[in-house]
Amino acid sequence: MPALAKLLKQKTGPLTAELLLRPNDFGLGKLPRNLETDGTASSVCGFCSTGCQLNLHLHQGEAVGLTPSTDYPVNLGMACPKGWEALAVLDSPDRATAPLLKEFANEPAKEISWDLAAKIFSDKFKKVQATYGKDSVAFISTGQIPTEEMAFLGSFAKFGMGIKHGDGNTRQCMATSVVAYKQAFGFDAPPYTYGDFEQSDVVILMGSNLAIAHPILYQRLARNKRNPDIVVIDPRATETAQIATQHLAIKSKGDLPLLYALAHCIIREDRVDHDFLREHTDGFDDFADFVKNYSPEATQEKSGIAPAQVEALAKLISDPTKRVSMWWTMGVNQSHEGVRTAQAIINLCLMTGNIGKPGTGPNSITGQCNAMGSRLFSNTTSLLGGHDFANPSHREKVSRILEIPEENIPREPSWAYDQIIDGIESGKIKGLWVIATNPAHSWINQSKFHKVRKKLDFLVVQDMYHSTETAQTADLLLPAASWGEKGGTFINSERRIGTLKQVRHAPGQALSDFRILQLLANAWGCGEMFEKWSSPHAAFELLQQLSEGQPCDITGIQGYQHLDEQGGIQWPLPTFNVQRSTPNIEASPLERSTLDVRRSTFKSERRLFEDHKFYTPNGRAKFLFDPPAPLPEPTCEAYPFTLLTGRGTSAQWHTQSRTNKSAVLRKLYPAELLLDLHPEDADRHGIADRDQISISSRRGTITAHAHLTTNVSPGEVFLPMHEGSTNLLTFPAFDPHSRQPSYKACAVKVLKTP
Ligand SMILES: Nc1nc2c(c(=O)[nH]1)N[C@H]1C(S)=C(S)[C@@H](COP(=O)(O)OP(=O)(O)OC[C@H]3O[C@@H](n4cnc5c(=O)[nH]c(N)nc54)[C@H](O)[C@@H]3O)O[C@H]1N2
Ligand SMILES: Nc1nc2c(c(=O)[nH]1)N[C@H]1C(S)=C(S)[C@@H](COP(=O)(O)OP(=O)(O)OC[C@H]3O[C@@H](n4cnc5c(=O)[nH]c(N)nc54)[C@H](O)[C@@H]3O)O[C@H]1N2
Ligand code: SF4
Ligand SMILES: [Mo]
Repeated sequence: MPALAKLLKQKTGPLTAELLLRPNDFGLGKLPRNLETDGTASSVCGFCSTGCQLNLHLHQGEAVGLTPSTDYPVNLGMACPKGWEALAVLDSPDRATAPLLKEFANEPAKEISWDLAAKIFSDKFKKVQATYGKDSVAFISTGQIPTEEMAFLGSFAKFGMGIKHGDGNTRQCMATSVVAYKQAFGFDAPPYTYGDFEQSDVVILMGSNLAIAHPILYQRLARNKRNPDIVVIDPRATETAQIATQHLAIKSKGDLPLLYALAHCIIREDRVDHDFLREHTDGFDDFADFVKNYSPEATQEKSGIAPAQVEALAKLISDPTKRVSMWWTMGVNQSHEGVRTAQAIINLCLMTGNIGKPGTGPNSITGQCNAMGSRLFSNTTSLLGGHDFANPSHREKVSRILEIPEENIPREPSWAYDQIIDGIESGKIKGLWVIATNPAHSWINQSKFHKVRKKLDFLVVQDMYHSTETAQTADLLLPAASWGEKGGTFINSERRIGTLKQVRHAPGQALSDFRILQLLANAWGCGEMFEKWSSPHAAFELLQQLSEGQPCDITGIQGYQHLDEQGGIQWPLPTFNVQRSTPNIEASPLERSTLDVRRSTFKSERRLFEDHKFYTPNGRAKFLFDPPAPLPEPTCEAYPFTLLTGRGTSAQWHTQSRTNKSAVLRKLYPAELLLDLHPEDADRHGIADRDQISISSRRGTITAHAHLTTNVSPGEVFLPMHEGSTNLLTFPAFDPHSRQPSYKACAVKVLKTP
């Protein structure tokens, strides 16, 4: 018996028989018995954070088609093109089907066995650690694998391998919201439920192109029967602006001045909710003093919004008869001052008492299918379950539940993504493990990534395809099973936990990330430390225990089946009738804010802060603010345009590793790279529609075709992020609090190519 099979036999208990039966996935995520033949299985979609549920139609145990679930409270029978094509992207010659080792730079990678791959992983990284110190190996993970895998990854890397530095692609995406909520509310807690889209009278969408990025949420908004005012605040007249009653074409990064001007007007007219402020918040008086200087007139130059429009919007937001919700995504988060901008949105909701009630809230919409799982359980910035690495009682709790030595838990959080990249540049990091993300395409100021890659002694990439930009530069590629080929749970934007199922066999020797982690832990010599992680469901139970007493307490969930029966379950769902092992949580804000769960029967949609108790030590929300900072790279004579970047179409996903595998999706987006350019600017530069052009920043030059449109303002241009070259141009500026990259504003010039 090969060593691998022997190891699996020893380590996986009851799964062993199935392991041997199913050599291609070693039995993990084996189909439930009743699905072995024909029937349907439900699974939350593996693309965006909306978290639609899909029904997979099975023939002889393999999914052959799908339709959106009609009774799931998220999508109500709808799906976007990516969801419809979710199965198609699994079948591709680009799938990684065996571990690949590249020993010599000028030779092609060769297939090796899993046993050898796991041994090489362990030997090489241990050698790096022995030579340069334990912290010289780092990992970069993702918001796109199930929570169980994510938590296992973070636990193995930090507690098993002794790695201190590991971050995720969620840094590119959600770090700003995390920090904004944590500082203001005491915990990273998006308060809303999707029903709020339908229950608002005023919906403000700031830096969010819902129609493209979250099409089903756009549909939910379109179902709002309250005849809502919909205000889209975006430099571009986006697809989403079509549903707007008002589009404010804000200047790039003019959001913070605009939000302060709105607060200024509301305070000046004394339209604030005094009772709410007195009883539930701290810091309002200082904030009121601060915004005195930010009149609509004083901020107009930076925001580009006329004072009369600001005054009118301030009136709308502070109308006490209206339910107002404010939603934001990457136009806010990806900014050199994203955290304070998100908090300026939170401040407006607090001032007007628009929180904890139907149709209200400062609501950050998350991006990837499991970004929310990563926010709670990736073990990167916070210790598993929203705990603190620096807090001894938190470390004690985690060590007790996972039965790992407390000294294996680092006492401080990881370096952020950009610090890891800088660490490679300075020679402090020599080994890197990249899981389910494609930084060679998606990281800001891309040429730096390619430059520092050369300084690594060993790069391991764990991906479902061998063809991604990052996989192609790997020394060792570990082939992963993808969505549809494994089980577990995702957490969506409204905190709803839903299940995914294995409905396909992974190709070749590809293994679920969960199984890969078991192999690697065994090869590393710490397999016993992770014996409790015997299956995704066993891992889920560990996560439940870790969540106990936290705002995200999910101890009340009774297994995957419970999640399926309820149409997913939003956190928190604590068990109040069970004797707790964690002391001192009797009167926690969580307990008070979720009384409804205890008293009433289960509600399928729940929002946070209904009793206005926040997770800060004194239960009050905080006003936080700073003066707006100067633009990191303003335009100038040589580089006169501001480059905006973002999602191009609803058929394209990020670095396109998945979506370009579907013939249907490929027909739904432009075949060539298009730069959106205002006709007046085009005229000035002698550029006609579809002309070939070059776009240059101080960091590089790329080519594209011009797309003349008045959807962008003069002086601003737009490129989709899906093209591999876009990030050659972007400027590496970061929010100082969240260290999230500011992908959406750098200075470029545009020329017609001869
Ligand atoms: N089809 C599709 N859907 C996706 C994804 C995908 O790749 N494809 N990715 C998912 C992920 S991970 C994420 S994070 C979300 C992102 O979802 P969104 O954030 O909605 O998408 P983006 O296009 O990145 O950015 C939104 C808008 O911000 C605007 N913007 C740029 N600069 C500014 C500014 O300074 N101020 C304001 N107010 N707006 C600005 C842009 O013009 C853009 O329209 O989408 C998710 N959904
Ligand atoms: N210019 C610009 N750049 C941006 C942005 C922008 O707006 N503008 N947006 C940023 C944002 S918000 C985000 S979220 C990032 C996204 O950037 P990335 O995370 O780099 O993009 P993806 O293409 O989603 O990469 C996911 C990878 O995981 C692989 N994969 C999928 N499923 C699995 C699995 O189950 N297991 C394993 N092991 N691998 C799997 C896929 O093949 C793919 O290679 O891009 C950021 N970059
Ligand atoms: S909206 Fe998002 S979750 Fe729903 S089908 Fe489309 S990609 Fe999947
Ligand atoms: Mo994202």
